[in-house]
Amino acid sequence: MDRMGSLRLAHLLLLICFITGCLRTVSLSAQQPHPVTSVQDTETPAQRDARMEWWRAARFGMFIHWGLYAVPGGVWEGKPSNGAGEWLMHDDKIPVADYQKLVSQFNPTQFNAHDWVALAKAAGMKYIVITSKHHDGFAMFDSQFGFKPNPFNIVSATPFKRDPLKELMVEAQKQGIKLGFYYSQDQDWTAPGGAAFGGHWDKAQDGDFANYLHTKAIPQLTELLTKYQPAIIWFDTPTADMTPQLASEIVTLTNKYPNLIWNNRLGGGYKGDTETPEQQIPPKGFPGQDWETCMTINDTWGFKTNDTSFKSTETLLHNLIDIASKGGNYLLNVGPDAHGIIPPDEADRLRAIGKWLDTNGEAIYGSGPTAFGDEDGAYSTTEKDKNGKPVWVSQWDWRSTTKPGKIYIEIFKWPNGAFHLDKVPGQIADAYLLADPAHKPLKITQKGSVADINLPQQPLDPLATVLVLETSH
Ligand code: H79
Repeated sequence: MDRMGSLRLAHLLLLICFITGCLRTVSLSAQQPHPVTSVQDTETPAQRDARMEWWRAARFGMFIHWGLYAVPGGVWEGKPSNGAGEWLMHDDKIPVADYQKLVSQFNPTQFNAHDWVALAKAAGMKYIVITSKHHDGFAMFDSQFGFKPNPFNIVSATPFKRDPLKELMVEAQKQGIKLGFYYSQDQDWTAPGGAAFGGHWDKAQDGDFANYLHTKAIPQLTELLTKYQPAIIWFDTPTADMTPQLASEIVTLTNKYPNLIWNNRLGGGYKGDTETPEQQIPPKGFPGQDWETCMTINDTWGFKTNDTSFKSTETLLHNLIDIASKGGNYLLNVGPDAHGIIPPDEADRLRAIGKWLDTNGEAIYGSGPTAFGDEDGAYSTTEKDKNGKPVWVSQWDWRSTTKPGKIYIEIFKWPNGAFHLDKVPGQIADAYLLADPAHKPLKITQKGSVADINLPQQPLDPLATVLVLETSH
């Protein structure tokens, strides 16, 4: 756990809240079939494989949380908040009209779509998911809908007047990277009728949820899907308001885009395409399912001036490898500031990961999960959590990924002399280090499933050195 950065109380609360929200919707819908069948319900396994192919091979994506909340940056009336930057309005119970006034200060003139996309590419990321509208209801694109009588989007309401999502769409196409949109379909703290965890705090928020969906969320999702051709829609925080019937209206829309990938957070009992553990890596992943861990680099999603608890490059890279070894994707977040700058502490770490991937990407992209399975840790035989369940104790010596005929061992803790394996599937025909341009063969001693591979004294990369085993049966 400590390797993933401190799992703060707020994160825990966040998780519990999210799970309860989901459970309520799931139990509602368990009694009845979907009012509208989704693509996932009707496609064949082969069609699903084709639809998910690029996503499965991608392994690494960039999450971008950028919105009006970047202006206060986690500080309201001089008081820094403890929560995530994008939750400031909720945490401080800021009245709608006061929050709306931030628009006049939002002028991110240093935003450069080319540079953001180039950074994602330099990091070795294969897709970008950016907030098109977070819970605060502010749209980061040119929209005709929402917040009557005043428009509440970056083009109509700010001095900036530009459409960053359109600019990113153009750049993503140019530089060959997939682009997806996060859209908060359920919580909306500035639209009448939009949901708010824990309830509304301003009369301006009151209204009918179905009406909010019909006048804002569905029209805006339609705008996004028709004008920006996103590869992904990333829903979030479903509540009990999202009945199967209402969710099915959104599914009717997404069904029109048969290549679209969307996650398991729509609500209304729809499973979507992907499991989405947040701020954590499940010990064994989700075997046989598509899944993606989303995680912050520091402790916040949306920019916060005071949050400097950045995870180390080593931790972030080990997380990526850990996730790949369990068959998942890593959606790693950056929180650009109100000028449009991705914090250098975040960008630096991404570039360092990209440098490692330049050499070692073969072991990550398009790889399958581990050939082993015990190397990531074990449940403690003595320690129990507060629910009486054994505590998971992670091991961070090495991980494994696979491709047909190849086993990759990503070594974090360099052993003395030889790398030992005692459950090798098949016969090792060749062994070498991926970062060695000559792929010089390493001495193999194998007896049955037990093998030792002689290693040089020093790792080729202190972050992780990849040992490749070519196997035959
Ligand atoms: O977009 C990011 C988060 O803002 C969003 N999901 C990621 C991708 C997310 N937000 N909240 N949640 C998920 C769950 C919310 C938790 C809460 Fe709370 C716990 C709301 C009330 C208690 C956090 C802690 C906010 C206020 C206190």
